Amino acid sequence: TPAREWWRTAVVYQVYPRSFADSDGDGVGDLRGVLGKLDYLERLGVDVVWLSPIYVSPQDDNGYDIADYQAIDPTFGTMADLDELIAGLHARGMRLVMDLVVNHTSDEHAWFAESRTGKDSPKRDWYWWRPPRPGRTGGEPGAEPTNWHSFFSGSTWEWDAASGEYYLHLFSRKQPDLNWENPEVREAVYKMMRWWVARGVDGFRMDVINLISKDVGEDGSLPDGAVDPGLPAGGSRFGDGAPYYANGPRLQEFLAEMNREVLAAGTPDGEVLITVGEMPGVTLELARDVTDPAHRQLDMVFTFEHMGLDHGAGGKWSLQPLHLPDLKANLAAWQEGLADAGWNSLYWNNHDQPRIVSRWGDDSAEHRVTSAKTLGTVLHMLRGTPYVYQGEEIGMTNVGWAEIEDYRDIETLNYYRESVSGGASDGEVMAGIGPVSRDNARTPMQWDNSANAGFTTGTPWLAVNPSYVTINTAAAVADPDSVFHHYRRLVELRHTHDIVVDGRFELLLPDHEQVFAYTRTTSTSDTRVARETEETGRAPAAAQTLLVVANFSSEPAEVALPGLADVLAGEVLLTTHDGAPVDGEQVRLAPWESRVYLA
Ligand code: TEU
Repeated sequence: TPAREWWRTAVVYQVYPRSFADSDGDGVGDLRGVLGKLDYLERLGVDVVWLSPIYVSPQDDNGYDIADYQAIDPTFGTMADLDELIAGLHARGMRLVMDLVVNHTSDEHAWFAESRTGKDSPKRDWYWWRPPRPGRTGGEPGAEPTNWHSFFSGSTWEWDAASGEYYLHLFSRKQPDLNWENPEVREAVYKMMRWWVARGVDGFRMDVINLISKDVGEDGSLPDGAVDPGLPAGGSRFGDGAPYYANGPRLQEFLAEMNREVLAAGTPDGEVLITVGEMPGVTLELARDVTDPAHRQLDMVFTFEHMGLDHGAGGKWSLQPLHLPDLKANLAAWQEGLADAGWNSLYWNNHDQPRIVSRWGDDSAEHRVTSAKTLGTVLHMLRGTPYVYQGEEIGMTNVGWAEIEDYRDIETLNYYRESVSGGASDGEVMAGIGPVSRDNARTPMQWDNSANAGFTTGTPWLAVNPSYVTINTAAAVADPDSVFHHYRRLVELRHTHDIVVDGRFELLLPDHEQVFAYTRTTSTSDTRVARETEETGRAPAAAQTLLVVANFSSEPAEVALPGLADVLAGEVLLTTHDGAPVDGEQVRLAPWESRVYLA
């Protein structure tokens, strides 16, 4: 038996291929672009690359609308390029995780094309087709089968005049939801997954996988959602369908089936796969159930709870300042809640989130580097599998354009249209979009200070962030004090120190408004460690304490850490500043200073 599953000691790097590196000058990143950066990724030390979708797609949602699961979109390259990427990663001891988007397909997928031919189509039931509301005429506002509001604005139902029915799309109208109630759909998905595993991929990141089971009545009905009276005009006729489409009744049954049918077999080389389920609205309790190894479903899930802590009354479009104690309490709850069964994923960033250094750090010239490092430290010393999103490792910032014309993201554009047509002013709406639009994460990767940040020789599909002149990988790799080298050390600590992987988490100073501090401990009497030791035959881990103390603010801070004088006198594994003023239990920290101690 392996000592522990390899993914428990791994760090994952997310590549959003459209924005990573363009090899052919068409302005869109591609697989050969990724291939050209493997040495860079190896230098950072990450174990896994998660590749956002590169399958054939009309690109309505940048590839999260898939028209053929088993072919590469020519925008990104060829299947031969992908095979080369798998081989190139494996040759470097790295692995590849593919994005699995099976809550929905593109409306241009052959399955949907067949499904929409009419009510008698053998694939009609592969999607969610429903007649208009009784007594209403199809296509008129309010006639939709339910009042659900789409993630991308408007109704979740699209009228199909030809067949006289609506189809469900939780995201864009070009992303019809698959009907997982139908066993043929599930078998088709599993077959496709087995094909990718046979090809050499090492795991899957599963897009909105907790939306696959809908709360459908025996008569096929789907309930209306509650209408929020606080919603802005334009959104107000819609209700919240999430209670009926998220975390549905058959979710765990489907995941367990997928595990049996695909995942349990592992790779052709006999290695375990890595699986992470993206789950907006997942509760801690559900995450524990899904990731408890005894349940054989998924290895870990992406929670959204911490990402929602700065959402205001208008949700993600009205960001508020973060109250640090809320973040500490939330992360601590997940650390403790998944300590004995289950496993955490750890992330600040991905292609849907604004840049963390601009969001919860301080992206001013004075504090950008240290705040980016400290955010990295606080996340990476937690228990779980850390995910680094491209550009995070050099402290890339939000672009926050003021004009809607600069944006390309469908969620942003649809929200703008819906809000303005509902009576909101351009200024108000743009004030919401600037700090949070997904395009903040999608501006091209900044490689150097040449034209277009070295991303492309052509015209980039989305403008580069002008910050590339100073913030770029060439500068960061050359500077030993850069965010890049700090992230490289964080990755290395996970590989060299078992305590980072296994140590028990304890939050310190829960109410402190500036300082984020916690310990990770191992002890020989810890039954979990003892059990693992027995299983693995390795010597018992000595009792150790790892201490993270981080100033999460742009002001100096001073705290006392009772009982930790010995640890504060111990080895400093990593720090953001020279010198470490400590007096017994008393710690003084410069703005955004953080330290990791081991004793
Ligand atoms: O995202 C799902 C999701 O719930 C959100 O992050 C969503 O994109 C939006 O920001 C909510 O306000 C996944 C993918 O990561 C995203 O890129 C896709 O657009 C979406 O699913 C549909 O496939």
